[in-house]
This record gives sequence, structure tokens and C-alpha cells, in this order.
Amino acid sequence: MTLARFTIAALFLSAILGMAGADESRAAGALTVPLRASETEDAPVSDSVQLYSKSHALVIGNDAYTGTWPRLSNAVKDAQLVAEALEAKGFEVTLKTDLKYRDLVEAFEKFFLETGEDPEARLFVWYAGHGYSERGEGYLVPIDALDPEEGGRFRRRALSLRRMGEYVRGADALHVLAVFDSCFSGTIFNVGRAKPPAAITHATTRPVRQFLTSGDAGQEVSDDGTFRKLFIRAINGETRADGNGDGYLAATELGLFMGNEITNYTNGRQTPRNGKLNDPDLDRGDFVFQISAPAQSTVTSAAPAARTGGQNMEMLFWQTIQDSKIAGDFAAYLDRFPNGAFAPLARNRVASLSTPSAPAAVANRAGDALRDCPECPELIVTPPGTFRMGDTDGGGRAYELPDHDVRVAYPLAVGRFEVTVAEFAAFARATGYVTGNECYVLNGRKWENVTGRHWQNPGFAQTPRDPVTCVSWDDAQAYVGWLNRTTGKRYRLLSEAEWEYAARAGSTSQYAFSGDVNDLCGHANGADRGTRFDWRNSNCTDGYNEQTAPVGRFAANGFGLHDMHGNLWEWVGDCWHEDYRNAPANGAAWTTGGDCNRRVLRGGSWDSRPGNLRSAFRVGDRATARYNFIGFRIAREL
Ligand SMILES: [Ca+2]
Ligand SMILES: [Ca+2]
Repeated sequence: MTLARFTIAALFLSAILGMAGADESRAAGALTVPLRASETEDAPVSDSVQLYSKSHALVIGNDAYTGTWPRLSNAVKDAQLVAEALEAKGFEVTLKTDLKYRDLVEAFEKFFLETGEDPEARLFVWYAGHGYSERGEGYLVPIDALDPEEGGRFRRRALSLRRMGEYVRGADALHVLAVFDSCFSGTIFNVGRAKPPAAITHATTRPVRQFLTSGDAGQEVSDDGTFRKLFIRAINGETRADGNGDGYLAATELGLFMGNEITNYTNGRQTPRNGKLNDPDLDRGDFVFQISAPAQSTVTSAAPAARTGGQNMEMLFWQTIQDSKIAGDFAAYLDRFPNGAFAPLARNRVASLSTPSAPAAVANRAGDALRDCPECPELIVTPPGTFRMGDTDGGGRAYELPDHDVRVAYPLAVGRFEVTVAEFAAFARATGYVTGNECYVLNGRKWENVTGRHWQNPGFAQTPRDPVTCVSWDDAQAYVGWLNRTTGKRYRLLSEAEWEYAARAGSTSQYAFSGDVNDLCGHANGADRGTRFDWRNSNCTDGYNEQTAPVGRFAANGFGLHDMHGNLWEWVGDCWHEDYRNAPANGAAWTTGGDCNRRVLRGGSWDSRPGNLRSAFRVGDRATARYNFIGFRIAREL
């Protein structure tokens, strides 16, 4: 019965997409998708492609634990319900329950290495049961597992995520998505690196290995079926998980949705993680579920005649202005429909109708200030240039070496300030994003992870103009993703090299203003005489004790940027590397090799000694870490 239902859906899909020779499309588990010309939601559909010819699922539920691991009560039931839901979506499902170690290994090897031989298939894995993480490595725990106290004997009889990584690499299938209703750290995966694109494009069709876990390392994950319930609703289109409403649910959208929902549901006790395999050949695509018939009815690259709703408004607008001789009419169209079907035409008309004395599009010049929306961060254009990166005067640490030339050959729009509380609040309001309910704060004289501390309550009073803190690298990525969806522009974190270039602003001394520690208090909020820290700078007082200062209270550097030194440490895009050997020299973020679970932090904060506020100083921390001395700054590509 479920098969018949799918076949009809597939026929319907192939008919409305006008696909010829659609025999494969009729096969259960095939999926054809329309491709958009760019990642923007209303980009025209330029092509369509059969993404998968087959869909396979391995669904595992472990309840009947023996020995020291407590029995679970819902893992098997959840697995059965997930198996049914997947069958209804055309997957060929293998359901396995209560697996011992040998059976678990056998099930995965057969699934990935034999079933997974088809390069046009998608593979889906659901695992519900105990998970365990230790020293940065995650394990799936079979029902006959030993106590982790037994060390090596435990590890011999549990399946490490590292091995899962080998299995998913070993499969030839185009896309693999593994969902673990258990908790781990993201050893083999780039946690949170994936930002949901607004639309399915050619990039979606690249190979990928993705994962989603219901909790983070060390968290207790509840066995009450909530995660399963939300997952099934999401793939059945009964929620708003399909962020852009195009009828397809990408794994990155699913990850964002499950992350927000479960975090909210559990008040931050359980924070799902999602990401892609840490492998440049296997981290480009996106696993796709079809959740309803596509909204767009024909493959079209011309006029959007068959569009509905908002598109009718757009059509009406365009018909009203299309013969106008006033550039402002077309600019108004672009304001209203920045990614509309006629946007390229409108841009041409703006250019051709604008008088030479008032050119519509002037190239951005260094020092120009930009802002893309009322609640978007203000940006300053930095000039192209070359600089010496790292410890240039011998006063730094080994990981600031070797010092080396970096050429930033392009202008970049850099946040004039750290992202503020008001700016982050606009994002949280618009998306419902929740960062979790714990943050490391100074408790007396000790740093402790305190429940109830978060960006709205970081342990000291803040104004809306203070920089937002208690935000992880992953939170910063979510914010950037929202900016991109809202503005259609290319926002991101700065690379480490871009950050140091921007912080130095042409200077070669330890600080952008001079090498003199006595001048620090006029240029940075650091650990000054007003703080209790043993390492404080007792030479001067900067006016802010153990807390942030509203952004821009201290002088700008040569590029017009504030608080590059101090106030908050700032996340940048790079993975942590112990030193600069083989570092890129072109300004790009360094995201190969190194430790991508840790990300680089720059600039020092209100709790930093003078040496840590230097332009060249660098530290790294877990991408999931939240502290009330860490924030971030964004950049926009021009
Ligand atoms: Ca201070
Ligand atoms: Ca800073």
C-alpha cells in the first residue's frame, strides 16, 4: 500500500516536471528535484535532475541492554515508527532491533559496503540506543557492551564514530544521512558547519555524508520519543522545518529545525548537533527529503507566469513599471524583490537610466560605511593589501610562528563593531533561535559553567549596544546564515588572516596604536586596574571592570574598526592549528587539517592581560563553547 502511494507521487512529480523517459523516476525511492540557478529562494528554476534512483534505510533500535547499561523503553518502538515513516516515503528499509556488538558491525558493513554500492542511491541510518563519548571520541553502544570503566575492553566492543566515518566513506552512494538518537561529540564531523541554503542548487547534488545527533557530548538524552516524533513530523511536512517552503527538506534544514525545537523543548538540557563529514570531497551536497509536491509547477527560465501568491504581486509590480523611464522605479522593484525573476533586467534598467553624474553603482571604496538592513551590523570597507602575520617582534608565543606575508588582494566589508546584543536579538526574534541555557561565567573568582546564564543574562549588566556574549562559534554561524537569507548578501566570519590584517590596520607594532602598554586603556577594554585579576594591567583604568563596554567606546584603528583589541574575544572562521606552518597566504580561512572542533579566537577581552590583547595573539576553543568573554564580528564579501 505504501509503495503504491509513493509510485503515484513519483508519477505525478515526473509528469509535472515534464521529464522524459521517467522509468527510473517511477521506481520506489527515486527522487527528481528542480534546481535553482542560485541559493536564493526565488531564484529561477534552471534545470531539474534525478537526485536519487534508489533510497535505502537502516533503522536500529536498542532497548534490551544487559550488564551495566540501563535498559531503554522506547528505542525499539521509535525505530519501528521511523521505519514505517520511511517506507511510506519510498525507502527500502532494513529494521534491526536489540543488536549485540557483532550484529551491529555486521549490519553497518552490509548496509554501507554492499547496499551502498549504488552511486545513485541515498542511504539513511537511524540509530536509537545508548551512545557514549570519552576523550573526544563518540561510541555507539550495543546491548552487550561492557562498562566504560573497563577501558580498552569497553572500546573493543563498542562502535566508534571514527569507524562509522570509515563506513560512510566506504559507501559509493551519493548522499548519506545518519541520525543518532543519542549523544556524542562530533569527532569525525564538522559540527555546525552546515548552513541551510535557501534553495536546491547544483551544489546540493554533490556527494555528502551528514549526521544529526539528538544531544551533545556528555548530555543525557531523554528516551521519551520526542526526538522521533519531531523527526517524523519534519519529514512528513507537518512542521515548518522546510524553512523556504519549497516542498523539499534538506538535511541542513532538518538539523537547524531539530536543533531549535529540541533545545527549546528541553530548556537547553539537550542540544542536537548536526554537520557534515570532515572531508572536502564529501561535504558539499545536502541530503534531500521530498515532503510535498513542489510549489513550482514547471521548469522555467523565462517569465514566471505560473507562479503564485507573492509572485503574482511581483508580476503586477513589474507590469506597472516595465515601461518606466525613471531609474527609481526599478530600484524600488529591486528593494521589494531583490531576488525576483526580473532582478537582472531591473539592474540593467537602473544602470542605463541613471545619469552619469549620479552613477547607480559606485565600487566600494576603503573606508565606506555600509549597512544592509536597519538591524544589520554596520560595515566598513577595508582596502586590499599585504601584511606580515604572526609574531613579528619576538615577544609572542610559538603558535604565532612562523611569521609570514599574507596578501589580502580584495576589499572586504568588516563589522565596524563586534555584533551587539540588539543585533543578535533581532536574529533571535526573527528565527526563534535559542543558544541554550548555560554559559561559563566568573563565579566569585572561578570560571564555571552556570545554568541560567546565556546571552540575555551573561552575569553582568549590558546595554543593547554592548557586544553579544555567551555565544558559541555555532551560534555565530547561525546568525551569519540568517543575515545571508535576509539580505541575499555573502556574510561570514572573518578568516584569521583577515582578522589580523584588519586589527593591524597597517600597523606593525604589538597593538594597532603603538607598542606601549601604558596606552592600552584608551584603546581597549581589557583587564585593567579596576579588575581583581592577578594579571591585570595595573598601569591604567579603562572605565570598565569585569564586564563588556558598549561597542565603540574606544578609539577606532586605522581602518575605522573598534574594539579589535579587547572587549570580547572574537570567533573567526579557521580551525585551530598549533602554528602557521603551511598556512594559506591569500587571506582564506584555514579549514583543512588542524582541529576543526576547535575554532580560533582573536583580540582578547575584558578579562585579558595586555599580552593577550596583542594583534598577533591567538587562542582556540571548542566551537560549542559559550563564555561571557567571547563574542564575534562579521564580514561581508563585496
Ligand atoms: Ca576593563
Ligand atoms: Ca574584540
